[in-house]
Amino acid sequence: MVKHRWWKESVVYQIYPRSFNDSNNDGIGDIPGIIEKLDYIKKLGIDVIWLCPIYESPNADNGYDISDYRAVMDEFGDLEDLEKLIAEIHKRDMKIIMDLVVNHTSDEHEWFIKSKKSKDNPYRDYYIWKEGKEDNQPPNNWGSFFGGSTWTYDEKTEEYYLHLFTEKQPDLNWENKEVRDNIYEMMRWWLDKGIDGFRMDVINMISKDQSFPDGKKGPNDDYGDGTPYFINGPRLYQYIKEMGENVLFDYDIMTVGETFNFGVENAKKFAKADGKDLLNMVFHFELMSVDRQDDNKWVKKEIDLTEIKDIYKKWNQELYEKGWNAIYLGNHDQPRIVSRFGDDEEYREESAKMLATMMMTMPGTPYIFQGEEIGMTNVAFDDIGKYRDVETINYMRIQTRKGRSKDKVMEDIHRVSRDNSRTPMQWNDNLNAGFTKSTPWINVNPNYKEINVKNALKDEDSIFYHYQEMIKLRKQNPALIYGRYLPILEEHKQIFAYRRIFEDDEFLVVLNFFGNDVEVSLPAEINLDNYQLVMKNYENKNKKQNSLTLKPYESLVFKLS
Ligand code: TEU
Ligand code: CA
Repeated sequence: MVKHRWWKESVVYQIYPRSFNDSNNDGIGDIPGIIEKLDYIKKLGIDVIWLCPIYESPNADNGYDISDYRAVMDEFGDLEDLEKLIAEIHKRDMKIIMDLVVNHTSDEHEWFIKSKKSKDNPYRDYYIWKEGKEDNQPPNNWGSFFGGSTWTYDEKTEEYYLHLFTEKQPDLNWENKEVRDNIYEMMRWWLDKGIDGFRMDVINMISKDQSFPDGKKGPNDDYGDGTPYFINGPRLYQYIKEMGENVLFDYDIMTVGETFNFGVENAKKFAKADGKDLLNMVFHFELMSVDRQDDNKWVKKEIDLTEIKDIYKKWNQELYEKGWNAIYLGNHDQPRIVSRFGDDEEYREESAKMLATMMMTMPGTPYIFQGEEIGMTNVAFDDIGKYRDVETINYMRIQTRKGRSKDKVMEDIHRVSRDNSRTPMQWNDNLNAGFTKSTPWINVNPNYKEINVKNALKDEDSIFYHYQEMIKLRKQNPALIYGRYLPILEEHKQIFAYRRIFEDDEFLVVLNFFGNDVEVSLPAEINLDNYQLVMKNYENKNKKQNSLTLKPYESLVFKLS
């Protein structure tokens, strides 16, 4: 039996506030700026908005370093603005989920400021402190996600603290009950303000193997890989279940865990505890690895479509009636989807529509990252000084120190830097794409004169309207939400095709994933005469023939009549 839930039937829109819309012209997107654009989001057909962190933060990692969980960053507005945003979203019959970043805080959070004061103060144990090894080397060899060791030495108390991300993001010690209770209380405080759920940042990293063994290290590696000791750690399930009992079970909310290397078994296990909803869905990263080698985001690999098919097949079939999935291709950490999985030049419109067609016909809740709906592309700034992302800047420093040429490193950055998705939203062809009237905190993508919301809304064939139509189609047809997923043409290197079946309804989706024509014969059991073409991304299509010729990135959705 398929259980109906509002969050399964929702389409989510992700807002990166800093880059969305600047209402007071200081160059930084803000909450009143979001309120101005809610009608636009509603027009697209969105049900839920995921708001990236808006909490007080010194912005070492753009808000993912929080110094006060119950205050709003000045640049974005204040608590009153946020309460207004929540009300305005609800008024439009949409919901809002907020980012929950509780693996770490900022080093400017009052807990950490107290924690580092002395070894014996009550906050010391809120974070993870360790003595150095002989010669005062770090406690182990783990490398942090953004370069360098995961350990930083504190001169005053002569110990190291752990940080999986930048040194300005010390990891909280979840072993400490008081820390957990504080977090649960904070979560309830937000839920009682009326928010509808959480996106949980790196939530499967909160439990660490506190014996801190060294990680495996290759001959060319500077640091060891600590992930086996802090991803899906020993007490993870216990903590999430406790979070359920203390918070989640009391509210009708949605939760999505950001879970690198989680696996489908964990997704099933964490979906429920004692029959109650826990992590409704997760962002697994498997699709994010299909174009990189050895999970190193900076090293390119050609995409093999069959790998993508295998990933969807596994997740869709394993979770069927047992769990639920989150469908995303991009976000604020990833390149733009049309540049990565499509063609951002000749076939930008066609390939962006093809990707939208895929997302909206998959089982799972789709997440659209701001700008995806108008086909925004990667950016290629010529100078590292124009980049803002701490990971990108560290990467340039570390790689050039190792002797690589700046130009080569820049090529990597153009392809995968997180700033690709963080350039301002392109609203129109005015100065700075209508994002701000002053200097934006990060430059606008120079292609804004052509690619912008104003143009998209004027053109009835635009990517925007294709998203809108696809969202509508999905909502009107439970088969596209709850239906079983049956892949066909599984070995095909270029065509991605599948059926969705629910009660008497059936859909057939055929997508050309590449930039050349391809002829394809459908399996004998499918007779196209029995199907009606309900969605396409090219003008003319002669539908009634069992062998189809698909144009570059052509996508077709058929419904069994
Ligand atoms: O990202 C977690 C995460 O896995 C990233 O480190 C990812 O590997 C990286 O961005 C790829 O380049 C979350 C947030 O989404 C990210 O923005 C934060 O920087 C990070 O957590 C720390 O809070
Ligand atoms: Ca502003």
